[in-house]
Amino acid sequence: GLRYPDRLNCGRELLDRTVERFGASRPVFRDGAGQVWTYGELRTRVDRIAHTLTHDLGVVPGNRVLLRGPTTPWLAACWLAVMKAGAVAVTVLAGARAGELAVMCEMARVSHALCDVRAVDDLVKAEVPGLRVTAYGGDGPDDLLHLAARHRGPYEAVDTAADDVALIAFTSGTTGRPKGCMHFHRDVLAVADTFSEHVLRPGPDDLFAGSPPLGFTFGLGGLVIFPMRAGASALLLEQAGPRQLLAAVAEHRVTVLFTAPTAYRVMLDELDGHDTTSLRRCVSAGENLPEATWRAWFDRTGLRLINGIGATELLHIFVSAADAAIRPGTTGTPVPGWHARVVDDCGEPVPDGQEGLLAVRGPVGCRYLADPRQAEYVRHGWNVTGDTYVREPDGYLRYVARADDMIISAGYNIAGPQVEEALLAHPDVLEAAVVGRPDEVRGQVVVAYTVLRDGLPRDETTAEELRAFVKDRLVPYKCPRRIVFLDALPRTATGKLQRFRLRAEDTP
Ligand code: 3SK
Repeated sequence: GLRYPDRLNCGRELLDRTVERFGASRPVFRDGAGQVWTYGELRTRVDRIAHTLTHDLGVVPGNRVLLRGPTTPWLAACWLAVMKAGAVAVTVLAGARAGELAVMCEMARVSHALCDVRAVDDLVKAEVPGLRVTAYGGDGPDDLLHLAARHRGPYEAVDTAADDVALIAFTSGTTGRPKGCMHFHRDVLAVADTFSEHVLRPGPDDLFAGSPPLGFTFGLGGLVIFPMRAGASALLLEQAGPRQLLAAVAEHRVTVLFTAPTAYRVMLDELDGHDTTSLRRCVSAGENLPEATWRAWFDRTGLRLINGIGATELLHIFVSAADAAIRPGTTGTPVPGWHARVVDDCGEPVPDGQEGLLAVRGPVGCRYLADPRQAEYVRHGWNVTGDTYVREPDGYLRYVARADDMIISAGYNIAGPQVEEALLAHPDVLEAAVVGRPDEVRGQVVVAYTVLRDGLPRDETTAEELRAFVKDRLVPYKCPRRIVFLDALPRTATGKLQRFRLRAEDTP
């Protein structure tokens, strides 16, 4: 297993230790405008911000500090400064609105906030009692960077315990009230020393890029923790849609790419004319990766997409596979350091080949901020993720559906994602979401919501063609009764499909 000393500060490990190992002159971050920060420059800026936190803003170890802003090197520097100061970073998405911010600040007892000057209005509007907000990136005398510029000299990282809380990350929540997940200093290193170390195997010459924002642990890991643990660098883009990513890969010669399955589908349409030969690893997570997408990406680029399942509750990815071990259509096997099994509702393992709930155990655990849902997630020492899976006899894990996305129609169990896969194999379907809608006779009927490629008629003829296409691939009871055409599917700010909105027909 992984062993860390009892006293550990992940900010010191990721920054000061990496400078000691690889030198100060290597690049660590670059932004979309081509500005490059070296590790040495990052350390100077982080230390100045950490001095400001301690000496000007009165932050003491254990204080909760909200971080909010678009993905920039400055946001990453603030996160590292909070780590070094022994405070707790509360990460939220830049797009969170005043009401949501107020709830999260109250839940996490946030005392201070560091906020990109362009995102400060909503935070002020949240009117959090006692919250001290400091903006960065502006030109006023109270701006964080102005205060920081007055400080000189190294900042000695606070001597935190390995299991002091370093981070509170909020689940984006495909439904319901957000949950705050607490993670320790050692957890931050553990995700790099498991998934990144064993699956990505990065080296100092790698350049990481991706779409998930730093307020989502998928992005914090992929764009800050993993590259820094390896002495590598990351491209931090404020706008990281599929088209911007493709252009950035070509321009900066990105080697490790992180994004969601739908973005890979969109990029497939735009690949012509873009040089993607620098790519070495492409990670798909956040949602299930359809096998059709895996195959199309392989055919076009020769690259084997790395599928993975992760969770904010467990910080990052815990089931995946590398290189030749990748088996298309499966998520993979437990990442070294992690254990996984498929269990029934009582937590008992089900036989291989049978559907059940994915349960995992490893170096990072789920610790919700006071929330009764803790007992649902952690059962008998296993983290039960809420995904239905099948374990194949050789240990590969095959995704079926989110447990609450199973459709029961006329007594048949139907996994929405299987019908989505069948629709996505059609060349004119860009996105698909399949849900059960209430029906007096069958209990539920299968309804498909699709986004078509530009210019295709959204009429009954197209719907009929798609139904026939699905019937050629799946038993007829799985075929959607109704096909609805949308401009876009409803998604959370982190890009996860909100099937509950489709079930309620509360579509955009
Ligand atoms: O899918 C997720 O929710 C996730 C969360 C954290 C890290 C990575 C991933 C994919």
